[in-house]
Order: sequence, then C-alpha cells, then structure tokens
Amino acid sequence: MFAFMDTPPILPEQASEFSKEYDVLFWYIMGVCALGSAVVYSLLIYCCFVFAKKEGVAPKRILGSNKLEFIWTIIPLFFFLSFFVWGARLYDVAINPPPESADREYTVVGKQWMWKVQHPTGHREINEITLQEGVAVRITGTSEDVIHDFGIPAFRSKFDVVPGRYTSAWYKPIKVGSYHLFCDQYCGFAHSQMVGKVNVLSQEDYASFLEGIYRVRDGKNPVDGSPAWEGRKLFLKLQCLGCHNKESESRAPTLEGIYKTKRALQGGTTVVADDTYLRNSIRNPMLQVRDGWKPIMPAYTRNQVTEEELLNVISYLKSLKPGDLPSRTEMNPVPVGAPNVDTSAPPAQPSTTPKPGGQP
Ligand code: HEC
Ligand SMILES: [Cu+2]
Repeated sequence: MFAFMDTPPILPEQASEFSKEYDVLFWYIMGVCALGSAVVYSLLIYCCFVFAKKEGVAPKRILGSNKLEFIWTIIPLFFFLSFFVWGARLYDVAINPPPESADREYTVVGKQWMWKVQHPTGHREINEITLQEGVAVRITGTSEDVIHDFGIPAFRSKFDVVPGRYTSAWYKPIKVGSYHLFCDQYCGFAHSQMVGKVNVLSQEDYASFLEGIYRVRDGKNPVDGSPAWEGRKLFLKLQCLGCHNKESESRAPTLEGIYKTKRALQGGTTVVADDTYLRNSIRNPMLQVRDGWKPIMPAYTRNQVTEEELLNVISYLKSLKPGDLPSRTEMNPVPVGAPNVDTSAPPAQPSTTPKPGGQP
C-alpha cells in the first residue's frame, strides 16, 4: 500500500502480520496530524499578514461565525473518531489470538534481569525466543519480582508482565530473521541489559532447532548455556568482579587457576580448593579466610545465589585459567543475546564501586 512504510531507518522491520496493519494506522495518524498542523500553521501565518494593523484603518468588528465553528468541529471530530475506531479494531486484533494458535502457547517469565521462555514442546530458552515463520503462537507471561514488559518492536507488540498475574499476546512471524527483544518497562539497576533475541526460523530450521541440531547462535555472542558460561554471567551480575578482577591483586585473590590448588589459611592450616571449599568461600567466607587477606568478603545467602546458581558459579571458578578473569571494566556485562554484539570487545565503561553484599 505505502512503499515508504518499509524504510528501515524510520520504523523497525515488519516481521509479523500484525506489524503491517499497525504501520498503516501509524502512518495514517502521522499523516493526519502533519496535515492538520500544516493547515493550522499556514492559516496562522496567513492571518498574521492579512489582519496586521494598518495605519488609519479601523479594524472590522467580527462577531464569530457559526458556520466556521461547525466546520472546524466536525472535520477534526471525524478524524479523531477514525483514530479511535481504527485503533480499537486493531487492539481487538492484538489481544485476541487466532484460533489456530490454540495449541502453541509459549510461556515467559520475567525476572531481574532476564527472560525465561518455555516452548509448548518443553524447550527452554533464556533471553531468546525461537519461533517458526508463518506459524501463529500465543505467549503468556508473568513476573517473578517487579513489573517488566515483553516488547518486540519488529512485531509491534509489547505487553506488561506483572507479578501474580498472567498477561498474554500473540504473534504470527512472517519473515525469517533475528530481531530485538526488549524489556520495555524500567525495572531496576540492570534494566538496560534485560534484552534478547527473537529468532524466526524457516520450517526446516525450526524442526532442527527442536531436535537440538540447529545452532541459533551466530558465534559472535556465544550464549552456549553451559554451567560455566551461566556462572560467568552470575559472577558479573553479583559484582564479584568488584573485588576479584585482573587489576585488584591487592584487594582480593584473582581466583584464576584456583581449582585443586593448596590454599594457605589464617591460623596456619592449608586446604585444597575443591568444590566444597569454593562453595564455603562464597556462602560463608569467614569459615576459611586466606592467609594474608582481610576477611572483607560478604557472605552470599540463598536469597542472593540459589543452590542451582551456586553450582554454575563454581563451574565458572573451576574453568578459570590464568588471564581468564575479566577486567574491572566488564562490571556491566554485555547484554546476553543482544543482536550484533561483539563480546570480544567489552564496552569501555567507567568502573563502579562494588557494593558489598552483591545485588544492589
Ligand atoms: C568485598 C570484596 C569481595 C567480593 C564482593 C567478593 N569477594 Fe571473594 N574474596 C574477597 C577476599 C578479600 C577474599 C580473601 C579472604 C577470604 O578468603 O575470605 C576472597 C576469597 C574468595 C575465594 C577464595 C579464594 C582463595 O584464594 O582461596 C573465593 C572462591 C571467592 N572469594 C569467590 C567470590 C565470589 C564467587 C564472589 C561473588 C559471588 C566474591 N568472591 C565476592 C573479597 C571479595
Ligand atoms: Cu525488566
């Protein structure tokens, strides 16, 4: 209908059926508003000149015009009502999933600061949602903590996920590709990192995705889902890096190559850094304080790190070889799943002071 609607710099790609209808309304409202302003401002400028004060000429007395009043009420009213009727009709489309999507319901749980997605087939994803081209799906969401908003600009869709409630939307992707997923509701410290990817795959690729053969990752942002990788994310999120980093040899041990080595403790004893030692070092750092270090490390309780997460952190610590520990400037991790992000070049951000106790 309007070819210019596809222009990428103005609007995101149209990747769902709904986005096409939505954009027509968007441009209609834009057009009417632009035209309306053009008329108002031209009249304003016109009147400035035509009715300007003239020497020796007494102005004519004007006592209003019902005809004019009528015209400038009815015409805008017509346009405003057209916005309303059209908008309401589209809203109706947006909130009522088509019947064919009935048995394809995805669930999504928002949490500070990630998206957990589950497919109707049971597949789980974090900060990613993989869909099949041309297949309509429903999505139901809720939140574990605060209000988040599951927003996909390319689908022209967003809906709040609210703790204690289920909300939903539906999509019918029409274009294979990778699109942005955002949290569209400010939700705290790392809100800006609560982003991800929407992968729309062809039928064939989607089938191999379900079988686990298809690699959705593009290699640039290796969200490989391994425990060590998940642990690395936690290590950054929990701000362990504030003390344990490449640069701070004086503040806390670097932890590189720590696994299975002998650790000298205060009091003259020595222990081998096995899994239990690593676990205790995090849950209860006072238990075994390293010789020569101040006991300043805060204990991380279950509220801060669940047992599951702790296992991941420990896998990460075990994987650390000399030179592996991120530098302080990586305090703000690269958003997981962010499209086109090169993780090999972390953004140079000013380092922040760590908050003992982990999460802000
Ligand atoms: C406030 C600074 C600080 C923070 C934050 C901190 N640590 Fe520590 N950490 C220390 C210090 C100091 C030591 C050495 C003293 C001790 O053993 O308690 C230490 C010791 C350790 C050890 C034992 C090191 C060894 O050489 O045997 C491990 C493992 C460890 N920390 C992991 C973590 C993890 C994982 C986090 C994040 C969840 C974390 N630390 C957060 C300061 C910190
Ligand atoms: Cu959020």
